[in-house]
Amino acid sequence: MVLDIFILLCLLVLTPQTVIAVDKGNFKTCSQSNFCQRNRNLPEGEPRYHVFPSSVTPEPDKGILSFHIKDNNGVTLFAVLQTLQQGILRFSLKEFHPVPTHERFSPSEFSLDNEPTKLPFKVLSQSDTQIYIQNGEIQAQIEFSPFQLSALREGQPFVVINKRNLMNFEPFMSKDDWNASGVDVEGTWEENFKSHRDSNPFGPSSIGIDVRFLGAKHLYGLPEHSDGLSLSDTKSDGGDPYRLYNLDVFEYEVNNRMALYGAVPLVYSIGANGSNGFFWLNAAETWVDVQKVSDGGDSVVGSLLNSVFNSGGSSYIDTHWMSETGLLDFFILPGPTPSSVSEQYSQLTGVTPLPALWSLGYHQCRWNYKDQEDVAQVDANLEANLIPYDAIWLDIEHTDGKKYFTWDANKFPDSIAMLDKLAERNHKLVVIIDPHIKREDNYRIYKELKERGYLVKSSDGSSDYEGACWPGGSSWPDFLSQEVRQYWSECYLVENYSGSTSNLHVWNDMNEPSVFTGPEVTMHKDAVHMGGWEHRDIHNLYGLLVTLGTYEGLLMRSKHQERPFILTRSVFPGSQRYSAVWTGDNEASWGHLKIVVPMVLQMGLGGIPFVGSDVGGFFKHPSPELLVRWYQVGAYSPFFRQHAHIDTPRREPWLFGEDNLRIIRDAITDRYQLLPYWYTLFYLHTQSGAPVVRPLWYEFPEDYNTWDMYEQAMVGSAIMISPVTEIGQASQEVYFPDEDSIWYDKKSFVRFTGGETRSVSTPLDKIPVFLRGGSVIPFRMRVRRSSNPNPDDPFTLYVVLDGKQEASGCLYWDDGHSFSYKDGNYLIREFSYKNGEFSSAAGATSGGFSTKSWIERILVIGLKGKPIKVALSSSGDELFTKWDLDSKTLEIRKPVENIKTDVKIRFSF
Ligand code: NBV
Repeated sequence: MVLDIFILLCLLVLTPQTVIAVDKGNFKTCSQSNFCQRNRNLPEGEPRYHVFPSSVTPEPDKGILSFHIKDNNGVTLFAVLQTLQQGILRFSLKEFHPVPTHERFSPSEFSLDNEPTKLPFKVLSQSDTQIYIQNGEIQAQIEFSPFQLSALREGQPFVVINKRNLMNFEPFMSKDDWNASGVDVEGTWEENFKSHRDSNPFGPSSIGIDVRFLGAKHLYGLPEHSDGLSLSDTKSDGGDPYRLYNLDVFEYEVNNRMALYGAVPLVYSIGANGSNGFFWLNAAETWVDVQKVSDGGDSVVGSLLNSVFNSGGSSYIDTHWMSETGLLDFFILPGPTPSSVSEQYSQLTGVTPLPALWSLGYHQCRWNYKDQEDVAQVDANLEANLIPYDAIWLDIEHTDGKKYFTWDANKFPDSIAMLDKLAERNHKLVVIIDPHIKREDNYRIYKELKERGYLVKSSDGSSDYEGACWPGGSSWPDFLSQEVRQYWSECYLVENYSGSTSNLHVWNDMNEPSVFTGPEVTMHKDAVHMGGWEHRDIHNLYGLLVTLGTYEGLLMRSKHQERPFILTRSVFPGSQRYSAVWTGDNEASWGHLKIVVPMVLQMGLGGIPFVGSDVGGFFKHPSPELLVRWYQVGAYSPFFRQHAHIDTPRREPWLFGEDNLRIIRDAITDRYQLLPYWYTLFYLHTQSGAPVVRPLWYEFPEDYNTWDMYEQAMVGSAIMISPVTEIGQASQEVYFPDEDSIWYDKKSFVRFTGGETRSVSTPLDKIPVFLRGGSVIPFRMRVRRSSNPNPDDPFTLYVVLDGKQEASGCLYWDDGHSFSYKDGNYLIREFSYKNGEFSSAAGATSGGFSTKSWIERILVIGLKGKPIKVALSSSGDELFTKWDLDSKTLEIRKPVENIKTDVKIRFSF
């Protein structure tokens, strides 16, 4: 009863008129988190950890260097440094004497894609004070007293660990020993927050380390935060460190370092040493302080270098990583470019496998499409208004009393007919499946989970953990257990999920997990998982584990034939292998629209490329202008879905008048026309881990003007977007990066020179999108009802020339839904224009995908003049062309009958 009233109150406060603001009092600040305080207040520069020189054991052939470290209280720790592929260094630290009470948790099994490959190293020198080793181009030096680890390239350090002596490793100890150690002050063992008490049965066990990025000017990463891209200095503004603790933050605010739904403890630096990365592999609550130091000011030359060239010179950035418990385990990613950092990170944690093509289309969602009739009408309206879409979504109200894997029989009396009808027109249905399980004995899933002992246990281990969520009293499956995940997977089988078909896909929400009655709206840290692990140990991993179970289930359902699609709210390193993610419950305001691009960029840098925001804003009702501008951002985000809160007025595209409908349709059309490019980018991501949408500095690391920019972004390496995120903005300043580049407006083909800021006009129907000279971009201009009604539709290529009159690019294509690409059923075309000749050739790894698709048009943009003749190089046969004098573009019609045909086209001037 109390729970029901609580939920009712939650719903009541959500009227569209309400001015929203996060209730900060619900969430801890660093000063309310005892371990954060203990670590943040450590005295800087006081040596506390020393290596035993005699314990240093290099095993060069195995790529392992182990040694003992002693703290000032005489506790011995066991350290291992591993030399991995691409110069990556991994360092881990645990108690030397195994702890009888509780081990340290490592999320490696779930976050790492494979056991990283260890490479042999050479010992360059070793003495009583240090050891210096080399792995490929990277050296590592360990100084013994105090302990300090440096990563170097050509003998020049770029990352230094424990420079400030903030390393901290609190060994597990008995409560008596802890009290005797004198650290005890109220709240260091048990901890209270609001009305919640954390029994913390194993006591303090926090870990911390400081990491210095030498030469760095900016640091990026640490998703998920609703903050700009370049991490801010957390020390200078008196605020809190960045917090990584997966939470359901109701009505989150923008420009904030508070925790959100996801946590990826990874940063990239940029500056004089190029780009380097640091990845802290820990699933417990984590805080990260950032401090920017501009050292160059001391010398005239240094300050000149810094201000004139902005290169980083002798600047550096200090960071301090603090986690509540777990193994101390981190990776130094040597870079030295942003793309090599993302590649190194993806080698550790994996990539997003090729998504189903349909999932890159437009998604129509709301909390809630009321019933079958509503779904049919929305579907019909989308079609009638010529809006292509790929999936319609159902939120929690589609279930019988928020019991997932069930249907509300009154609203959805024949879900199979609904699913089949959608399928006939190549549309999908995505339904929500949350991990809170209603505690109702006649709910089969609850009953089975309970009887089999599959639910997370309360702190004393004797009963199932209970809390409130949408269904009222709920419990949570213990996804840490493989057996429980297997059970969950089987729930998705069509034979077990009544009313479902293979046309149903999945949205896992509330998987932080969100617990309305728990501390900070999540699970109590002393709740117990399989193997005696506390929730504290695994918290940030829980959401990933839910999607892992779902992913396996969807694979099983299709007998491993179809690529699963899952949307998740909570993420952790490795989540990219299973799901797309969205930025959660934003609001219909310009401030929230502005933060979309940096949040998408942040997630992409964090190795999770398939990301988008609720178009229109989840809370509140957008003005038509805001909605239109949001569609324009959504169409250029990897994941593109309109979604809205249940209490907001309906906002489907046709409800805002003809003009706005037309502009929204244009944005969605842009998306569909560019699907071959988006799909190719996702393919390229599988090869190198490169984010699909990426910061300007990722593409142009040497153009320091881009280092602090986050409102503009690159979609792949060929398209730059500069979306309008301000009300009534008739024009906007756009920076065109890289002096050597040329850029063209995507629609008018107006030319811009790199290295300049120009004002471009931005009426409501204008999306500032620019093509980079030097690229070949594949399109499909015929937009249909969805991504897939005619697989043989032709392609159009934009050949966008650079200053040298050259261009290159590629197309990846396959059946868009199965795994047959793994058996070679795909095609890769490599396109180029050079020395007056265009060529389309099979890529080196091209497979055997067969298709009737052809090239309908080639549009050459940026030619110095009109060619006198354009002909097939092989036969000399002249091709049909059209020269547009205004835009100086040349159109070649139907140059080849099949996209797979190799062709060369000679341009004579
Ligand atoms: O399931 C209802 C909503 C959902 O629409 C939203 O997208 C999620 O982020 N869900 C959160 C729970 C309630 C939000 C107030």
